[in-house]
Amino acid sequence: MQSCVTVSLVEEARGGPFIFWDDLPAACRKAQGLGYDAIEIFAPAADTVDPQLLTNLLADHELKLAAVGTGAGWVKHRLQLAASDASDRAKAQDFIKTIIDFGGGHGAAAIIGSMQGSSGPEVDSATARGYLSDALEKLGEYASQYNVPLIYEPLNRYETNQVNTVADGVKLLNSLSTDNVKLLADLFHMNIEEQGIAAALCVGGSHIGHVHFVDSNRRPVGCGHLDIGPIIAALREIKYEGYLSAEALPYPDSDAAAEQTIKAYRAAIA
Ligand code: LER
Ligand code: MN
Repeated sequence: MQSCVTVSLVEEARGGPFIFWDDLPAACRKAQGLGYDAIEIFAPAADTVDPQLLTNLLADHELKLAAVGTGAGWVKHRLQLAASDASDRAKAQDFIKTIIDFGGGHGAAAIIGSMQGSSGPEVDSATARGYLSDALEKLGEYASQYNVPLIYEPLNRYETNQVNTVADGVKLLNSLSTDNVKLLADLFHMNIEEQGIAAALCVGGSHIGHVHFVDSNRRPVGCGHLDIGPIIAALREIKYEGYLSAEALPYPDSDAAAEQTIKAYRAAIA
């Protein structure tokens, strides 16, 4: 399991659970300084970061790009995959494709979190689930051209009513014909929704493709009440070899949060 730290470049996400903000070169310097293996980028659009500049930054700082978020489609443009209007759903898929292209060029998978949307007065739950499945089929296949999966993230009940648990995520993935969609296990969402986090990770098994490494209160691991030992044991049991990516609030500030997370990662992995 490798370490990763998040960098947000999205102004509208201010206050959200990202460790570093605004300055990608500075974030890369700090990530390298602390010994992180990779970064995860949350960008406003696919063309925000020049691909050659990113290639150079990653190479110069001996970092990999672990994943890229698609949530700017929601927080900036109010696009979502379960929208009632067909052209809005198409716009949401098109936005995600551009982010898949951006990440894919650097060997990184795109994450569908808030873009999954929710059912509501205009779209009943079965229909919303259908729209989501249809999008995951298409976008999962689209991502395969880059030899990366599409990462789908169950969220807690206050952020979506589509899929809240790993077990439901597994059911959704098993209902698809593509096998190129993996689950993101975000320990913050799981702390709210799962009966037991370690047991849920075992249910996820080989479907788990990415982990958001964060404590119960969304602060860096070690600042809340998660018992991280059994969680790491479960990830070892399912032979998870991906990233533990710090998607946490910059508490008490970005530098201290990055430092706390890498310490917690090293203690957990040791
Ligand atoms: C949102 O709560 C989250 O966890 C992100 O990773 C997805 O947009
Ligand atoms: Mn997350």
